[in-house]
Amino acid sequence: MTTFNLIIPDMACGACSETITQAIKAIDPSAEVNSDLSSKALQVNASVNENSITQAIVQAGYTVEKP
Ligand SMILES: [Cu+2]
Repeated sequence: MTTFNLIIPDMACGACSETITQAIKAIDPSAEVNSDLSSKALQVNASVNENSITQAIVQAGYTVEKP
């Protein structure tokens, strides 16, 4: 498992973070996702690479930035 720190600028509410969490869990069911809406920060603990995580988030309709 590797920890990735990402910024999701358009993650505005709990539904957004839930959508993003489910998109990540779809590619890695064992992933742990923590989000902080106030800072738009997403911390992902996963066994897939960062590119796969970014792609899953983009396909869910969100943009991804590096912290
Ligand atoms: Cu939302």
